[in-house]
Amino acid sequence: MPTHYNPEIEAASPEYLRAIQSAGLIKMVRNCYDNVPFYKAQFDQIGLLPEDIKTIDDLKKLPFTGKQDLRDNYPFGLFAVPQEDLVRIHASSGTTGKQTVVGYTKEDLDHWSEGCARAIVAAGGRRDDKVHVSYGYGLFTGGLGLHYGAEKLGALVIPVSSGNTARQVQILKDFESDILCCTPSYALVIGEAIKQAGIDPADLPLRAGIFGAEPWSENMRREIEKMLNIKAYDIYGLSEIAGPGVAYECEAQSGMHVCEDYFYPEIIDPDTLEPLPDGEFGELVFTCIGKEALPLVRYRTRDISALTREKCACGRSLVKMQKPKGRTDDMLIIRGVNVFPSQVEHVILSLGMEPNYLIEVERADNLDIMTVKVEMSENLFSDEVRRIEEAENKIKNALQSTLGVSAKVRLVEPRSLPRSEGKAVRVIDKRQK
Ligand code: DLL
Repeated sequence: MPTHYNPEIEAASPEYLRAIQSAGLIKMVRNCYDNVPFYKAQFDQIGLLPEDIKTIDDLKKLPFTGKQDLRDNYPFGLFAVPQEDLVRIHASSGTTGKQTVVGYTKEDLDHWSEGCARAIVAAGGRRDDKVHVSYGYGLFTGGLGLHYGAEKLGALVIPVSSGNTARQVQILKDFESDILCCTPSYALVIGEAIKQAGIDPADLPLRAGIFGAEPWSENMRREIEKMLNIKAYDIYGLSEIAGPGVAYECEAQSGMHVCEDYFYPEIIDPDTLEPLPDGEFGELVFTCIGKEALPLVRYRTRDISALTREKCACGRSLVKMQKPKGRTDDMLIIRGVNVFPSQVEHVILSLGMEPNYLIEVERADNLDIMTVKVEMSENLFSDEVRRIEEAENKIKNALQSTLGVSAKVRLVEPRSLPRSEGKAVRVIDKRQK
């Protein structure tokens, strides 16, 4: 049974990969210079000509692109092809500002689908599997991304989209889905619904899940694996670069292999903008060396990750990115201390608490106050008040020692916190920005 979708690339030698990357960068810079006035102006400003780019090492000569550049050129200003060559657009939800629009040619869709097909195979998926897609369909890239990846592999797609959880459970059971694709937070909701329906997950054929679109900790992985009786794999991507499948996990479950033949990754120090060595955490940056419609140059993702190149047990040679810790813009500053929501998740789950939590931040008398609400299990809920207080104190102490800042902890009734069908909202920050 093949374990790689495209072994020629996924297990390529570094020299072969470099040759592909250099050729891709040269073609891309020419495309940007000739067809995107924004990039022509940027290159002119630093006196850079397309012929100055000879190998992938010349990447560092190029300027960075940020989310604001996409917004300033809203909706189609950074596209490098005429509209008749586009076959699809997607858009980000725009919760943190104006939405950003991304476009694809037929070839772009083909490459993106291949990234998702690689991800499905890396998670143990095969042509004879049924792939249950519960990411949202529509302008969000999750649903259609995995959908076309599964089709490219030749698997049978079940395009459920997100929501209507009782129906999801029925389909998992009746259609005998083998692989579930959704956000990790929605996987938890589906897991709860399976339990409530009195179904033993061991009786379902489901073997694996491909979960991403939001940060999730190793403890969350174990929780989901236990709850659904499956192996849970991480998948990373962002609409600006393509969508899901920019990077994906293999059976080693120790970081995600980046499709570096299409999307060239770098890690930079977000303050100095200098590239950081392998293994160091910093801001992840991508250059779309294999894209026609929206060829972004050194796009700053704001995600915090690290790149590692050790030999992987799966035989893939593609560089791995570590699970993103979070985004620079999601990082909370509590009384001067940096806190990522994923650290809070790690602490709560390592104490064996339920995986449903919410972080609320407010400011009183010029002081930041962080309250972490955690749902109780049914058992703890029916226990003595003293036990509940003990559990609260245990979480409070663990948070203090891990984060280096104190938090209030409130254990709340089972099923009282909001559930998510897509990306979970884990933080409510009521401070005035
Ligand atoms: O979330 C694409 C996607 C869909 C990825 C389905 C994986 C699965 P956007 O809506 O543009 O695209 O959001 C991109 O989500 O910059 C990260 O901050 C976050 N993100 C995506 N995957 C992961 C992951 C899709 N595996 C933003 N771990 C990115 C942590 C992730 N964060």
